[in-house]
Amino acid sequence: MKLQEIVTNRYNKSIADCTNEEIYFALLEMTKGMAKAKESNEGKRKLYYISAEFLIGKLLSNNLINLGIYDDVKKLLAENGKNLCEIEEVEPEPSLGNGGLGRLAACFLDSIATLGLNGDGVGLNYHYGLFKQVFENNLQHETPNPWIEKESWLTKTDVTYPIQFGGFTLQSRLYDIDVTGYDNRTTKLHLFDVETVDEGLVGDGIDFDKENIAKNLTLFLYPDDSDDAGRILRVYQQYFMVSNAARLIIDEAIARGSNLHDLHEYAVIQINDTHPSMVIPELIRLLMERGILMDEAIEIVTKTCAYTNHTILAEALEKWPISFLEKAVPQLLPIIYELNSRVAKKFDDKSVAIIDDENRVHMAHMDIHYGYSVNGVAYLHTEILKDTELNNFYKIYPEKFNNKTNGITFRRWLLHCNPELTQFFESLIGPGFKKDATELEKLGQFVDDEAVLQKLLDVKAGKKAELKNYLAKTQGIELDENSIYDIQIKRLHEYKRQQMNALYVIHKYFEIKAGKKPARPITVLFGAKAAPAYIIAKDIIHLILCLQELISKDPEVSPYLKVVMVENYNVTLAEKLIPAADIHEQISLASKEASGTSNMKFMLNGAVAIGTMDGANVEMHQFVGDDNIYIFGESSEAVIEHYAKADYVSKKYYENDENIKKAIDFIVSDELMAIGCKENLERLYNELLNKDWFMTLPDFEEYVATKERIYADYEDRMAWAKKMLINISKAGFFSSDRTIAQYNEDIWHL
Ligand code: 26Q
Repeated sequence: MKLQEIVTNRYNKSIADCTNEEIYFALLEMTKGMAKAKESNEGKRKLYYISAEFLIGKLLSNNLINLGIYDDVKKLLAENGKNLCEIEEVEPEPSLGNGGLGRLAACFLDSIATLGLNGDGVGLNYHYGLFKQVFENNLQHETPNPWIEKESWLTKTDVTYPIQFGGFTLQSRLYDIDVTGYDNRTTKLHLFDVETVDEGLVGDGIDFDKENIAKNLTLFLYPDDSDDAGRILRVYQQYFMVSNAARLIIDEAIARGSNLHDLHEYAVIQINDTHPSMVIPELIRLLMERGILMDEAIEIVTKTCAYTNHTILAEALEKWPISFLEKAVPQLLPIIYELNSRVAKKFDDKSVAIIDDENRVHMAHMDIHYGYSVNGVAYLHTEILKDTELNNFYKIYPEKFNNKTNGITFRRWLLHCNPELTQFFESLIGPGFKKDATELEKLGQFVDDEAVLQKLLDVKAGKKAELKNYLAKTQGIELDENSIYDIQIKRLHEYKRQQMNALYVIHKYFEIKAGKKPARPITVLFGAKAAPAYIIAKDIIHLILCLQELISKDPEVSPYLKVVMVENYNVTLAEKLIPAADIHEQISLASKEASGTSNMKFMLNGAVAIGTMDGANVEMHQFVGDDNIYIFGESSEAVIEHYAKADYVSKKYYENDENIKKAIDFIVSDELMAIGCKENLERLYNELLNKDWFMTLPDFEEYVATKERIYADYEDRMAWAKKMLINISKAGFFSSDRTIAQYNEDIWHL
């Protein structure tokens, strides 16, 4: 262990005399050095996973685990009176992602390194990343979230490219973060930055001059897109990301012996949603600049690029107005026009065109025509893409479509966040599950072993107490550790239906007021950020925060029911919340959640799901069976039919169901209006009553009944522990090692 040496060099004192901060920076130096030593670039063919988001979370502990030195470091520090958990707190969390898609990319990098595959991530080095969420007066406010310190996981490289935009050129600079594999090689996360970026541009909150591209390009992830300046900035960001990526890919391929005519033998590009889609025309353009004729350039690129779809929400499928591209990246337009006209010549079907009648470029359409693989992220999602959303494409290219059900890295989501459970499993089935997640199946032999079940409950109780302490210390929140922790954490979106959970809270509040007390106190925990311009999402946060205040101040209700919305939900908080959960909410409107990945993390940590037949819940249900997951709600088929027929009228449910009417009316009741803002509450009330686009009301009665059932079942503690164990024992499939092995087998062929 070189830690003492580094500490002496840096501070000329002993570990015991260092502050936590000093030790953190010494560990950072040590870990970076060890990670670097495991770098390798073997293999002719290399994967480039291009993504606008990499929600990597804090890296120190994860790297120590993957390098196999976590226990030794912990021990050494303890011997010197230091606590590794406290040192972890010093590390800022990089906020380079919004949610699922970005966290998936981070899990994938971990698995790529762990499986020893030749592949790197490529993205942008946002200085403030996603905003920091602050609650004031029960409303979400956004503040900048600087995370890059003088010393950080970033390593400045010599790689720099001139990136040309309409009317000006910016010089890029590549920064790398080492990604350690578990007991294997190190790969890289390549983050491009612009040399002229200026953090001083940010004024109050997260406002800044959106026109000053040279200074603002890499300040924020997805800046507010409520106006055109913000939307065009996103185009600049995306082009900057992919032009740099394409140049890097070409340079590296040439260095490994490619003559560019054979680029597809040296490189495969996975396009993570449509945000990097401009890599297709850009790579064609760069190949042509290097003397390759267009026909061949298109063919090479088509053999190199593969596209992953993460959403079927029409509004999230990117369509860029030609006028934006004309302004930001005019050099791409001749290529895009050509790609479009080739499609138009071949297919007399406007629904598969790249450029539509309103002069917008459909990025996903470009990916499908000019990539060789299209994948969804869970079985149901891929089926819906094939049968409905992308059916016209599926009919043309059935061979391109495939499913890759998402996964999570067990290093972060079990070994790191739940060492107690990890140790317990190791004592039961040995350490094999750490490398081969399917070995968790072996836990199945203990489902009737009362001592094992009791220990499982004890570990859960310990994690619940830990969360209680953490939230008390960091957010001033008081939890009752003997209550049921019922948790919903994910980006705030109407389709994810946090509003349904909130309506349930209102329903329960009424019951308790009427004297019907639950068998055990219930704590409903939320964590969610809303996009700054997403008005209704912010109204839902407002409702939840108002309920939190109302109930906490009501002595009749508060002993039995508590609502908590944690502030600034992020990866670090997820790592504390997930191990402590009894129940997790996966209640999206069926057909809308492509996969979900927190569902997998909760399952692995022994929480039981209440959920709809949506996304990966469908596969979870298949693995654990009816007794171990609480399924409710309309099927995706029924939902898709409602949309097709446009026959859903929320008001009918409101008028015909007393419970629904009471819960919805309460949003604008005197009690809540006294706490909250009339404008927000009324807007949400009207939205649910007159629109409810994501059909909360039809599922509400069954949701309530299912919640009652799950809470009642919780009281048979041994039966519950058995459900927990079965969930864990079936979680192996959801390891991202499995997902990545499948990507490699079917798509990448590294
Ligand atoms: C699109 C256009 C304009 C502006 C922004 C966007 C945009 C930004 C972010 C579109 C989508 C995203 C993020 C999507 C996302 O996180 N999707 C989630 O991906 C997970 C990993 O596959 C799935 O598990 C989730 O179901 C899916 O919601």
